[in-house]
Amino acid sequence: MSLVEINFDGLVGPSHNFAGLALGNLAATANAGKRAHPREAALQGLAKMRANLALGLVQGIFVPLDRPDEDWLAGLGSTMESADKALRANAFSASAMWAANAATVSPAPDTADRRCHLTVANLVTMPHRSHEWPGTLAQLRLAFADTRHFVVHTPVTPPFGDEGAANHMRLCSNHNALGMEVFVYGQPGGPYPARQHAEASKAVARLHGLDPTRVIFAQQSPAAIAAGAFHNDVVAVANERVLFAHEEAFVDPTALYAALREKLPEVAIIEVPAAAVSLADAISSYLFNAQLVTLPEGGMALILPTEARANPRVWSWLEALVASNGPIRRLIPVEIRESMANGGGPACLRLRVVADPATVDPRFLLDEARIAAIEAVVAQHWPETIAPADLDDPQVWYVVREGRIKLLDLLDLSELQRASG
Ligand code: SUG
Repeated sequence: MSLVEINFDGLVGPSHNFAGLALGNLAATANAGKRAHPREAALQGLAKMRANLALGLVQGIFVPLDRPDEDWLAGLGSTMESADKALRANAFSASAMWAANAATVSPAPDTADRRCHLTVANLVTMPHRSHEWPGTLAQLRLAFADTRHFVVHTPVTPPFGDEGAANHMRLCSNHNALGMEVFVYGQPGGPYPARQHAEASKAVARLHGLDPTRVIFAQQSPAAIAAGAFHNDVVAVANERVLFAHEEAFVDPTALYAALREKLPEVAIIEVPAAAVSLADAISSYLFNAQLVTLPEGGMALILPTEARANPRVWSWLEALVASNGPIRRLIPVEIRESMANGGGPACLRLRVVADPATVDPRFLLDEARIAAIEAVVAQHWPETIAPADLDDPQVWYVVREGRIKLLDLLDLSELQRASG
């Protein structure tokens, strides 16, 4: 069976707003309180999906979760009516759009039972994200229901924080080959939370039945977290044999690179020196939060936010990179300003699953016609704007719920209508 990489993008939900909930995520904090544009945000994300489809890539989708999350509030003895502003915002967040945090994925070639394993992330560090997992689990259990090919695990037991694929990289000669899996964890003690706990990374590697000799646990550099790299995918990205990373991404890059070279001699490590692109430039431009993809015609492309093109130091470094005849041949900027304003770049918006598309529930796969149909639902039912005061308005809660139900109707996913579904 031939496995391909499928990118499942999280559709931006109708409750998208700027509540400033994510400490250590500098964009989200800087934009707290601004007016958000859920319709435009979702259309920007869909345009990215359409463009990736046009590149010849296989494109999937995850639907927004039921928001506001009354089940979560009930567990706290509250409701949207009675909750204070902070709790309300936490219940209302559209943060599941950042599908890189949905789960960690180990493709079949890497696992003991030769099935693709997915562990839903517990996201316990941030209250607004800690209640995503039941809805995400329900969705993954539908999309990857074929147990001959997939195993979907419940989240790792708290208190060990797990943020999913955003802190995980797989390197391999090609997607069908046995890979090396790199789990990147943080150490607490800095100014911002270290969201990925080493114990959670180790647990996922055990649950997935990975060969311990092909797993690397690497510590994220505290300097990177302090500079605003709240996930590893803000400072590093990997695809097949290429690792593209900032010089200051890891505590011990030398050991990481040596371990990779030992097991995967063909690995190509492209390290961006801090002297050319500072951590601050990397984090504000999100150049590493790119989708690094293998194009059907050969060669790789970086699908980057337009913010990377707007930074002259970043862009000139990237232009020199593609001119150098290395594995990365194309730069493709995409406009996803609304997600970026909450700290979510192109790579945050997608979960990569290496699998045979024929084994995935087709309701989660896209073609041009389905994208157009989803756009029509978004255009009609997603709120045009959400300002902070709107989170107190029951009419807005209603519109947000109804919009999602219309989408589920379109996609024939009514099983997901319940709050935990
Ligand atoms: O968890 N932002 C998200 C962004 C996640 C980006 N994902 C990856 N790097 N893979 C986060 O910090 C902001 C929501 C708010 O503040 O309203 C937020 O949750």
